[in-house]
Amino acid sequence: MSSISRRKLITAGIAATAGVAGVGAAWRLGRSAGLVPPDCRSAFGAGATLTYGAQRLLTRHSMAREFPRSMISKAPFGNELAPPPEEFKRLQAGGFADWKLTVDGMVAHPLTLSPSDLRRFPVRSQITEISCEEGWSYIAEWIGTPLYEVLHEAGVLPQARYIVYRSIEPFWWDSLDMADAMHPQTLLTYAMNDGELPVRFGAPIRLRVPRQLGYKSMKFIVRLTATDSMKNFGKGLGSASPEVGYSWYAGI
Ligand SMILES: Nc1nc2c(c(=O)[nH]1)N[C@H]1C(S)=C(S)[C@@H](COP(=O)(O)O)O[C@H]1N2
Ligand SMILES: [Mo]
Repeated sequence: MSSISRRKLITAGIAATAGVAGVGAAWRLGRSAGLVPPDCRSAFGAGATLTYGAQRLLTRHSMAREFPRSMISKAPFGNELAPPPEEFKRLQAGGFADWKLTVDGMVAHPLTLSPSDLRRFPVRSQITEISCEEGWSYIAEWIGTPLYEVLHEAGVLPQARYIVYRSIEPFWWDSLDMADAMHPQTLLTYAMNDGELPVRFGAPIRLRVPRQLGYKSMKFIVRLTATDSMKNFGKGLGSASPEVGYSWYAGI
């Protein structure tokens, strides 16, 4: 059977099974095809499994829309932030020179990178839209290095299935599957539009994930951990989001 017709079959199967036999059957079918998100057992798990499974089968390699420079928003909307932790203020006072991005977990060579180390990786930029689930969005240019460049340098092991990422803000941690972690538009950014990345937008390092909703584009990144299971992270649902009612997978 060609891979396309197999995909159609699995997609149709997951959808039909969910309709007829409910969540449990959809979950088992999705799991057998490797298409179950980590938060499948949470309150909205059935919907999340259908969305994630269908998107992974049909749009795994698709690109987020990129825009011409003329469409960059004049006044990008920076979402409100909680007061920064003391540690952040200390690092900011030193111009973020002592900021550390740790790369660990299932990697052959754990790394510790400063913002200037990150600038030595290949530079990519993209003009994409960021959309908050609360209904607003803006278009900006983000400049940085693809996440896959850093993962490649660290020698991420083939067993790894997720990249967990953490902000210096304690509540904020999340994860991507390898399809999004290795996607060419997933960038570790340090600049935006015509300048450095402003603190409001996540300086010194922000992960931009343009194929998903705004909350996956986390600010103030301090750690990346490769793992084959989400079991030992938080409540095991893949990120802090499902713990407060948002889906782990936020594809758009
Ligand atoms: N560390 C951190 N990252 C974060 C947030 C946050 O409060 N703290 N907010 C998220 C949410 S909900 C959205 S919609 C976007 C907002 O991005 P913006 O400020 O560039 O509009 O950042 C995401 N990343
Ligand atoms: Mo958001």
